Amino acid sequence: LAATDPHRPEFHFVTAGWLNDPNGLTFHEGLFHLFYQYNPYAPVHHKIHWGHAVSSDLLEWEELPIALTPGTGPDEDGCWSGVLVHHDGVPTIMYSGRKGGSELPCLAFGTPDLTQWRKHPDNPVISAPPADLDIIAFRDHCLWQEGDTWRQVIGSGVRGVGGAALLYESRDLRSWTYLGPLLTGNAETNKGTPLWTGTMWECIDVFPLGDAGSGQHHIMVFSAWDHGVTMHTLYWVGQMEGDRFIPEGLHRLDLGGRFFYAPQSMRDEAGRRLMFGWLQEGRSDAAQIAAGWSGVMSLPRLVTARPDGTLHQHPAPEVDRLRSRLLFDGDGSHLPTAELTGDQLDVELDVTLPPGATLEVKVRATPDNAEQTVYLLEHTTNGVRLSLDRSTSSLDPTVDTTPLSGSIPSSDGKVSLRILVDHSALESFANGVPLTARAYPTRHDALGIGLRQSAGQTTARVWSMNSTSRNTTAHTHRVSADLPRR
Ligand code: DQQ
Repeated sequence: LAATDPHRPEFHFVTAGWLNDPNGLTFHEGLFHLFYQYNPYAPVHHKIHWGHAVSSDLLEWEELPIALTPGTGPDEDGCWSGVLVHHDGVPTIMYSGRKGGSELPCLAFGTPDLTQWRKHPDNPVISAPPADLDIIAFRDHCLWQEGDTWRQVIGSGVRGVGGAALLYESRDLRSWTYLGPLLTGNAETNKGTPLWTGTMWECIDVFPLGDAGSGQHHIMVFSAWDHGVTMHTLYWVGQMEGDRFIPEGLHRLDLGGRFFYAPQSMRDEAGRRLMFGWLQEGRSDAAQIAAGWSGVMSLPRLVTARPDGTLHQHPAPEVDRLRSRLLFDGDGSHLPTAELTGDQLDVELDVTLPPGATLEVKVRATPDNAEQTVYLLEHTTNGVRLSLDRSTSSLDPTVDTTPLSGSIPSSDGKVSLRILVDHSALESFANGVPLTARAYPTRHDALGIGLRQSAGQTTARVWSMNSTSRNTTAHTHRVSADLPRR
């Protein structure tokens, strides 16, 4: 299976079956814990479990036994997204139990090593959404502590209004008081644009960011959803004032839209804000079923605040350790396109782009360019834009080719652009703004990279990237003897 699957990433976390949102991100006793929305039986979103993996370095993940399995109670149709907190020393998962087409908050209590989970007998802990709201959904959880009090935000949408973050309060995680909406969106604003906040907010993640002295902001990340038709991830920058979030600005989290979805973040021991997201597939259901797997977990991202409160995102420095050989280091105009190939690459570019100039970077390109995936940086009168042209990414007409683009902060035309290629998973970062996507070239020689710049100059460094050992092992297990690896 895997050997003939050139789309399967080798240094991103993937699993057999279906994977979507990251859940319960925790650093605990020397290990990072990554739980995720998981269907172990088939690569389809159905009867979702919580998968579980641990890592000491954010790169090598070891899969542990399933943490949560749909039961016979309020989660009989799935254990949907949530978080892990410690309350009175007890590891506790708050998740959305799904039954009969709707979701309610449920708890599970864990062993100290976080591997075995017992569901609370009195689930669900909130029996219904607030009665005074005409709600279209009620799920996903973000919890934090203020003194002795737990605060929780549940994602929602109010019919005729828009997305909503509903605020609750509790002392013991078991009995909750509704305080009102922390923030509500307006589904009539920005319709049809990448800043549309949708009709419902999934996977809300609220956290303080920045230096408490020199201007701390609160960030509210959410996945704007409209019945599965529109999906993209946005964030508010604002201030928390009592029971209200006062928004100051709305921004795109990732120019790839749905290809970096339902992210969750955590603080590690060093105080870093790390974020993971789900890289959805851009290929047909049939292709996913044939592959036997669906969904890629993003690389860990380090999230920091710019002085204006907007986010700067970059791969966590740990990712650099996956670099294997430095294939090129020098003036980008001398990039030896014919020899430089790979489907596991780290491309780092320091770009100077004068007004009016463009830079094209192609990856996963065949020698005849019949297949190629092309990043374009443009310095226009409106500033610098990054776009990704996937119209010729694949000769397979069934894959997604939606163009992706957006603006990049750069006052002087200088852009630091990093492109990580891992088979079908493409993560790029331009001055701290990510653009995540998937691409599925069909030809085995779609390995080329190339650079073309109209004016200005670029310094380039290109590395080949190692596979993580787990992925390699998974390969060996799944490869039958007569299918040598390419
Ligand atoms: N995925 C989960 C939901 C969440 C959605 C279900 C976001 O809890 O709202 O698998 O991708």
